[in-house]
Amino acid sequence: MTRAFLDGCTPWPAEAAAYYRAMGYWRGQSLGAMLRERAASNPESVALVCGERRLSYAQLDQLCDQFAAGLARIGITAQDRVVVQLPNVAEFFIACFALFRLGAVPVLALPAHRRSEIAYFCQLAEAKAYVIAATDGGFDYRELAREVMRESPSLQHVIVCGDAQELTAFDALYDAPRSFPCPDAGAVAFLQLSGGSTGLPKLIPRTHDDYLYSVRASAAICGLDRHSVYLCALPVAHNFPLSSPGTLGVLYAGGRIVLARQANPDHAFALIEAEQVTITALVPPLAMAWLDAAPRRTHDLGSLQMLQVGGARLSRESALRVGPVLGCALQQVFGMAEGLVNYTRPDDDFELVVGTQGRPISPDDEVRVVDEDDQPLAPSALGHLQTRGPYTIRGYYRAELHNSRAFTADGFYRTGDLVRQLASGHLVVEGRAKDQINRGGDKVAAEEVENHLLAHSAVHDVALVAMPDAYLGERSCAFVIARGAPPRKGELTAFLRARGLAQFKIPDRIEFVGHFPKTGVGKVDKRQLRERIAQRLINDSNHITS
Ligand code: AMP
Ligand code: DBH
Repeated sequence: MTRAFLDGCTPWPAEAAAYYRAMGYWRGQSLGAMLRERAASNPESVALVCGERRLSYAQLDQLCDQFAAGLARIGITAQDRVVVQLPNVAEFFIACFALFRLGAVPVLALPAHRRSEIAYFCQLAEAKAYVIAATDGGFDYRELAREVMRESPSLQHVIVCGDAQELTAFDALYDAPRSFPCPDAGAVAFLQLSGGSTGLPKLIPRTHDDYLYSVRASAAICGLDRHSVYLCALPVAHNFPLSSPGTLGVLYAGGRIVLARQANPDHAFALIEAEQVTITALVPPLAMAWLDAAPRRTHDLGSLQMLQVGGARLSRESALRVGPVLGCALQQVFGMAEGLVNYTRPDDDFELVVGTQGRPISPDDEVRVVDEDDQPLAPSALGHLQTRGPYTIRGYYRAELHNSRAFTADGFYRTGDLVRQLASGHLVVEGRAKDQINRGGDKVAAEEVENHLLAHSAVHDVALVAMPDAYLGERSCAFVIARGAPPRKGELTAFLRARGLAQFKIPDRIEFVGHFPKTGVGKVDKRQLRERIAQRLINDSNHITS
């Protein structure tokens, strides 16, 4: 048994941990043991559908054991970090569960990440290996891996699904199964990603115990059982489709995961009909695309019982359309990879389902709504959401300085969200205090993009703000003060791409200005900039329509 908490992570205070154990939230089971248990109780049921492949629980369990043996052969051991960047394929689960079984720690990257993000994760976590698909969506991840390797001295192996070229083939690591000591369930199981709000992306240490609690409780809230069929249309590594209740919830319940390579309505509707999908999860822009496409669909969506929508605020108009257009129930989900997840419940009043973002999973999720000075506000007042509880982290990975700001002295996480809490406990997300743009569920930390732009010789200063968008909810606009003659906008976006920034972080619009409006204390007044660009968009559209 390895008991040591991963270096650079903040454990819960002993008293809180003892309470969460005593309450039965933390049960001492590792994620790898959970899959083993399910494979023992449901060996023949199909766990995973990936294109033409159908893996039973017994097969999935066996492949994880074989892959764990292969990883051990090349030197991966307990607590080693391994960056996993895979699209929605079975190998995501095989790699992660093999690592769980070794007590090694996956770092969950998204397919959209590029050199800037991946090299940073590898360096911060001192990753020993990096797992990729050869190509996906027309992008060659092997090229990316070669660049990342040059910048990441700790990296010893790049493991590739598909044509590995000179790198290590994923399929060459299926060795004869061996047994490994079971990791302690209180240990960090993996590092999840935060959308972040500061200059550098943050990694989130989640333990087996805390994550499995959120998964179990989520599966119960959503009524998952052996007959549940979950379509995973969002990127599989994202916290929402992974745990709310997501693919892990389905594995816990003994149901079936159907992996979609794309989330567009044509592809997804065909899978729903073919696999008799009962539940799926989307971000608002995709939900809107499905709602628009549904009336002219040719596929039968009759099996679909529940559509979960989260990651960004769903408009009331869209929420109202889900039942009539898709013929299933809506569930709003307001969660964060740091922990706290809120759901509207299947038996909630209609008004709560369409008008709120749900209430917390756990009776021991502590939620408080405070003012600028951390002082509690009157019930139902609008304020800053802070939370602490049995599956909310107490600190980011290797981020001591940031942790002192992101968490209160008594261990509450400052979510950066502006909410109202109703008497029923339901939260309404009204806005955001953190310096972030939520691009339809993809979070962009303004400071991160600003720092990249400041590296350009023609940029004197920059402020990235959100601008309203009918489809994504928000897009990003960079206000730039040029040093001398403004460069071409295309030059700036090409510059960001060349620096290896994920595409969703590239500003959607660039506006050159002579100076920034300032607040009373002399800070850049981003609220004024947001209002300015919002007004300009209205003027532009009036101009076009008149
Ligand atoms: P992250 O911390 O990167 O996992 O992102 C979580 C953040 O996404 C939350 O703090 C919210 O700002 C946002 N978010 C997630 N779900 C919702 C939702 N249903 N409505 C509004 N915002 C959401
Ligand atoms: O946006 C999120 O990070 C999110 C949304 C819904 C999340 O982490 C979750 C559910 O678990």
